[in-house]
Amino acid sequence: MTELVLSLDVLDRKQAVSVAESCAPFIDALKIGYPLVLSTGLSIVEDLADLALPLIADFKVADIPNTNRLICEAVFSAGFDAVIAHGFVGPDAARTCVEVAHNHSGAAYIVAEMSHPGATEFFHGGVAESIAELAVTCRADGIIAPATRPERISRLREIVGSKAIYSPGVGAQGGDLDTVARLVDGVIVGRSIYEAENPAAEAERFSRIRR
Ligand code: NUP
Repeated sequence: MTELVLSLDVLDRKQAVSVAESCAPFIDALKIGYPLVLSTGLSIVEDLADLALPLIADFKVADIPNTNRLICEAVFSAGFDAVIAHGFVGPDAARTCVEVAHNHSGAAYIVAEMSHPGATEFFHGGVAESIAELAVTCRADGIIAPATRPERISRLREIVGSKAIYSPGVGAQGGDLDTVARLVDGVIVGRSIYEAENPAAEAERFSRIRR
């Protein structure tokens, strides 16, 4: 079954906890990133821990190996279960994220191609394919691929095989849930759920559309 990952990009601690709590029965994981962590600090992880959902740190880690190691150590020490890292930085830097994740029994996902319109400027022309290959050779647990371009997901699937593909861009960015859910292991949805009048009802609606 295709997982549903809630991207919790709200800025207020109380709202984050209440949206997460109400959506918890319908989602498989929570993804949080700079917007929430920079507003609340890493202690938000403790506030969300009671929900017993996997927590994915979307920090798109993209630095030299040593700095990537320091960042990922902090991520997993804070209680996250997975990290999202960039692959364009090259195999040594990406592999460091994977190694730290695995040392903590966690997972690392490499961004192969981003979902926004401007991403085609640099990710197309073979770059996304090379990053997907890098994710395989670095033993990453999976890749991030764009729900806004299902044909690109299919192309990247040829490269990563049975590795997990998580896909943001459904809903607010225009990606179609039904189409994408058949191609990936998990869809990542943010605004369409947390900006809804009733986030739990919307999460339930999304969770009903599975492969
Ligand atoms: O390529 C990417 N596109 C993307 O939207 C890689 C990402 N990590 N994301 C993130 O997914 C983005 O930063 C946001 O947190 C979430 C999508 O949110 P929404 O467009 O559903 O609100």
